[in-house]
Amino acid sequence: MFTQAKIQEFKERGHLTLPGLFSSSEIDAAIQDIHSWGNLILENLSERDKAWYLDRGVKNAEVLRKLDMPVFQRDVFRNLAHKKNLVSCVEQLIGKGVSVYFSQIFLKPPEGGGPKPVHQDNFYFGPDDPNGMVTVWIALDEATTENGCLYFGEGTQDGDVIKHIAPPDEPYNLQIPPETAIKAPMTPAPVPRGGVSFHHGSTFHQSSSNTSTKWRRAAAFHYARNDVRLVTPALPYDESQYVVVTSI
Ligand SMILES: O=C(O)CCC(=O)C(=O)O
Repeated sequence: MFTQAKIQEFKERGHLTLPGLFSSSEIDAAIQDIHSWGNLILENLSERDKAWYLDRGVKNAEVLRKLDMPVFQRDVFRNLAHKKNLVSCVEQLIGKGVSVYFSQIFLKPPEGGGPKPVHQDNFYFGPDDPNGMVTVWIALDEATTENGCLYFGEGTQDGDVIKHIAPPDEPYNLQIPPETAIKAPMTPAPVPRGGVSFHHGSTFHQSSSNTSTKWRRAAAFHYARNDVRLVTPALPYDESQYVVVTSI
């Protein structure tokens, strides 16, 4: 559970870090599951999907950069999303009765794992209540400035959701236009393995390339209060794949 001071910090900064939420064995099981699931996905990836799912920063090898919907598709991740201590924290931030509307694994391989440009999750999801969604980002490896931790534009959660643009060859890689993004100073948010970074759906955030010799793997669960509707989604989200975590 968060103290009132922590909740206030989330309101002011648009993100919060909580170390030690998951045990080493929970993280080991998650990584093992990523290996088996990832290998299956890699074997069956179409040429069209390779452009989006393979890491472009890694030369001469096909390495996945992301996997979609772990909470819907995999028991290990569904169990993590239901963890009592985590759900209590989520409900303190967005209210009671929550679901995971979307989830992703971000795999940033050593020596090359590519960056994620500045964006707001609320542009992707287009919720009718900008305060009704929170992203839970679980560090499966220690996340540092060297291996590509998240950076946040503190206070940007109180501003507008900006219209994003995408490079012509990467239509899903939506991002805030550089001339706007550059105005927000970005603060690094290192997270120890098993810790969680929570961010408001409107907070500007990005991650840099992995220049280290270590992996930077993370699971992002996008929780919404159950009454929230995605009214202007930038990409298609499938309601039949929402995972209800608590009802009231
Ligand atoms: O892990 C990353 O590099 C990007 C994560 C992200 O953008 C998110 O969780 O919303």
